[in-house]
Amino acid sequence: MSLEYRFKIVMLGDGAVGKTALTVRFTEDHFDSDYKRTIGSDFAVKRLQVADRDSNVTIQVWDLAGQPRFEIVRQSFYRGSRGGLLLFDVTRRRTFINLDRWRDEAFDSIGQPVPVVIVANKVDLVDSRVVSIEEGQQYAEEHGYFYVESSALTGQNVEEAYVALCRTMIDRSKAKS
Ligand code: G3D
Ligand code: MG
Repeated sequence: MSLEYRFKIVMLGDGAVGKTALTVRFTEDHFDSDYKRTIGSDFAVKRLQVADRDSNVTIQVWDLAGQPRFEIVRQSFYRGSRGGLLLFDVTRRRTFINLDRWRDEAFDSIGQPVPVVIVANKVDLVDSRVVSIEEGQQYAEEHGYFYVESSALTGQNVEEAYVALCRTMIDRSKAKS
């Protein structure tokens, strides 16, 4: 018998790092540069198997448009989240530097630290890359987070990012019960 889990997770990171593209790739398996779906907060649902935990997970992925302006919107966005994907764009250093801010805001709003996976997105843009894999890995290691290099464009490591987060959330949930 497989275990069943339901988790709400949030997509975190600066504008245009690929939060919506990654979510669409994961939940609908395509890359569409014309979508205009991050109007207000919205979520997508996907079921996945985490074989090495003998578990099925229904994951609710919350993706918020840009900078939420109102406290009330932010609170409902973060409320009840069990984990987050913390994204940066490997072609823009500023988005890497801002990771701490997004992590802090999320933990403050949720009320406690939750599992996080660092996602270095747009690795297909090899020639314009400015943040190295070593820097990304070092940041993740310092904070004890799992690290994934992804491309929403090619699909590389997209599912892996969500599965890695699910694994951590499952382990945390088991440790607590
Ligand atoms: P956001 O939701 O974090 O704000 P989006 O970011 O998902 O809207 O993505 C911002 C832009 O980056 C989009 O381009 C999108 O197509 C592009 N993008 C997202 N992920 C990748 C990726 O892995 N590789 C490449 N090459 N581009 C990516 P546009 O031009 O539509 O604004
Ligand atoms: Mg978006």
